[in-house]
Amino acid sequence: LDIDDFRALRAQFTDFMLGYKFAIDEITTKINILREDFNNAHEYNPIEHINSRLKAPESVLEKVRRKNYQMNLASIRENVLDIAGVRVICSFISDIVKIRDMIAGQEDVTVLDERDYIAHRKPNGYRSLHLIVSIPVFRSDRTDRIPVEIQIRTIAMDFWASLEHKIYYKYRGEVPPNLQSELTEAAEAAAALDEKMESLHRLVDHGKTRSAPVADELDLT
Ligand code: 0O2
Repeated sequence: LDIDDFRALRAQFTDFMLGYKFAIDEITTKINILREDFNNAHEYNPIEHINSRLKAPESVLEKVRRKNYQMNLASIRENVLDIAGVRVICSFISDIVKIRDMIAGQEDVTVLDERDYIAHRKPNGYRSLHLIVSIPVFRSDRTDRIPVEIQIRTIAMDFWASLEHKIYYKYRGEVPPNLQSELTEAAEAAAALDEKMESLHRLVDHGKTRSAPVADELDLT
């Protein structure tokens, strides 16, 4: 590999990664539009906030090695589907499916895979809805279909997952069993909080259509 080959490879890889950055921009715009439009139509905002991240090149290559994928751009495009990641944080569990349907229903969006870790939580207690979609990205000389992983979760699910992620990395994947079971307990508490918030939310929503003041009904005073 001489210096010119190296430069050419680097340019190809930069161009490849740029496609994922554009895909994040596209999906983020779609979600921001849904947020504003939904708010305008229903006077209610189902989205708390949106985060995104582009997987670091080292993590992409590490995943290719770990999973034994072929080390070329076509194979990476086909197999590593979480290079572009967007996370949507909602207030209530019922918002998650609303967001999912509004994204999945768009004409230029293809759902490649879906994992419902809310209906089927992971053994450690992890909950989230994962959607792998592909969208067209219009480049100066071509159109590419780029995969994006969208994670949709509530504030409570996100709160738990961020702490769990920190602990997992701190112990390099070897979380002591007592801490692991405390974490699973915390996940159950988060799930119970989500249920409680959902039922309060329904009560308030229901209350809106009645003449009785909601505050009396809920004793929020
Ligand atoms: P980061 O830093 O968020 O990018 P794989 O991607 O092959 O390892 P798989 O089965 O293809 O795993 O994907 P999975 O498990 O459906 O989703 C992977 C992503 O979901 C993770 O990305 C996390 O963001 C999140 N996730 C999945 N399980 C857990 C969990 O138990 N705890 C937490 N905190 N997050 C989880 P990365 O690449 O691991 O991390």
